[in-house]
Amino acid sequence: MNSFIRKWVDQQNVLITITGSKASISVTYSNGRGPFQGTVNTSNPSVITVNFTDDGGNKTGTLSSNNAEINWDNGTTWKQLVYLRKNAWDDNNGGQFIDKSGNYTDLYWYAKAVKVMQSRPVSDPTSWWFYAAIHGELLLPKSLYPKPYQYLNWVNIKYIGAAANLNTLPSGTLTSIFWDQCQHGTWFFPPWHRGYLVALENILRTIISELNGPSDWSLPYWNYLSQSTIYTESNIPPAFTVTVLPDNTPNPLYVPERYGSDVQVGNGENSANDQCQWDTIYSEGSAPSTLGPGDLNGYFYGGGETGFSHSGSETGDLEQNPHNFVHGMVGGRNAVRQIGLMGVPATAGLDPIFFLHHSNIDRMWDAWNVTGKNSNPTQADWLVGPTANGNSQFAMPLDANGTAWYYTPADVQSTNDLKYNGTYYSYTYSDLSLTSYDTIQPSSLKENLSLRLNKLGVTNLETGLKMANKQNKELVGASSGSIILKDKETKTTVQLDKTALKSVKNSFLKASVSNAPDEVYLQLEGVKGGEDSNFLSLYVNQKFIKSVSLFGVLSASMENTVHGGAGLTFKFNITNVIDELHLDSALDINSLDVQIKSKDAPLDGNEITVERIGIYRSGQ
Ligand SMILES: [Cu+2]
Repeated sequence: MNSFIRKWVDQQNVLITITGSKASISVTYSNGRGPFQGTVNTSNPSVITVNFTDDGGNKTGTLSSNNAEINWDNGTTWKQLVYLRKNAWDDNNGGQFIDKSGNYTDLYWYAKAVKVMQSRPVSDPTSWWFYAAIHGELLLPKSLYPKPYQYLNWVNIKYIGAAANLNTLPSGTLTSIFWDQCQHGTWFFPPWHRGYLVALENILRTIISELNGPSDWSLPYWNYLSQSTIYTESNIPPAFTVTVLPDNTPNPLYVPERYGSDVQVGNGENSANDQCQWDTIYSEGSAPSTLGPGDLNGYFYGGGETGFSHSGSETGDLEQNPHNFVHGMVGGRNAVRQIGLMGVPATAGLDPIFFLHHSNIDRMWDAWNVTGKNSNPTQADWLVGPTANGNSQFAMPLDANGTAWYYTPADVQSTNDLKYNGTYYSYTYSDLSLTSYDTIQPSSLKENLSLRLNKLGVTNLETGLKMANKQNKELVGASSGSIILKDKETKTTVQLDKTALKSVKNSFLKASVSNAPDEVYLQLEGVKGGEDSNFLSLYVNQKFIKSVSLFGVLSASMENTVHGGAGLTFKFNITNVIDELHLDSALDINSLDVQIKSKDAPLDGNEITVERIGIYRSGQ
């Protein structure tokens, strides 16, 4: 691809688009000038010559080394157009439709464009309903939920108006290319959703331009973790909770089936936070038994190294918290404990707040990258995407005919040089600080190991400090059967295998700077239930380990459907607990006390089951 082929603005802020190929480029001004023809210098590809036929003919432009400017031989400069995604609260007059000077905000134009998309039938690939189904759907016969969850099937959702015409589905070709693609429980979670947002943002921007709104409109983000003292940004922005637009017509951003409200933020039980931003590693191996290395505070930023994964359990820290937490909290439940649209992956994309939530998740990924300390995977399996293993490509429709934009994680991993539909596309965020919420910075992996060894009395840390060799991953203990969570608190003891525990003890005795003791993990395996917007908190020997969201559990629990049936698996690093026992000379144990708290007590007949609690060691 040619670096000129992107959007620029001149000194009068007029938008200019360069399209074409090296041999023949075309320059078009948004104010009607052009098109002008040009070519790229074959011996120096950062120089173009364009024939401005209305203004003295040929001029030569040179691309700056960072691709941000074209400097012309007549002394003028064009700057790269970088779309700016702004804060839904701070940059929209407190989350409203009209700013302090009486002008419409980005949220207003979002609402207007969503309304246009919602007026189109589901068979139109540029309709709101088609776009929501790209994430997931309960509309195709094979996807439908049985009782008692049939209220989530799209034909039963009030928010979907008659204009959607759900009786006429798109062709099977279109639905098989585009629908049910969202990537969850996988290292593809961040890049798949980035492409999804870019595609939608472009459809919305085209509509907004046609409505005479701003031609550089960009998707706002909802930073529920902001510590602003001006607004309580953990609340849903008002533009999403009022029922009418300024002209008194219905507000499409208001969703009756959105039952949650505030996001609960903090570092304790059942709270959304951005501790994930301190992770330093993007991914881990795909096999469920691959439990290491992990740092002491969590797992990995982007998720497990899987193939195409519409629902899975290799959930990265960004996806688990805040992403899954916010889905559950915003979806919420009504008085008869029905889950709101945001609470279930197959209905979440219907709620317009979804895209502002994901804009924030995407912002966090960008912020994580721009620190310069954290890199995305470099393996071909990630860069090329699921096609590297023969799975389907990521695809988004560009127009009403269903013309596809196919993309890979490599295409979208840089927001500055994203490759979109044969051209470069650049956007950024009004705030790219690493964290918003005041999470405590965990030590980096190496420092953490050093702290751990210090605590355990292993000295001479200056030389040879390295991660334990994780060759052995071994089951140390497991619950004898499945566990049913009926109440807010369920206590159980997990027996430990004497021989395996002895290996853990030996690893402490043999510990040296080049030979760190075992790490110990607990897995809740095969978690099934019907309440995606519930949360579980794990305690081991009365010590709080971590909370997890059950987002996705309903689909993962459905047997004999396309949704799966294996349930969800959650991993917890409990090395700290074992270290404490060792330091107290109390590791001579037969069992561990495990306590699982459910944020809301499961209802009769709607229990949460845990197929097995497994405890593993990972080390020498
Ligand atoms: Cu999501």
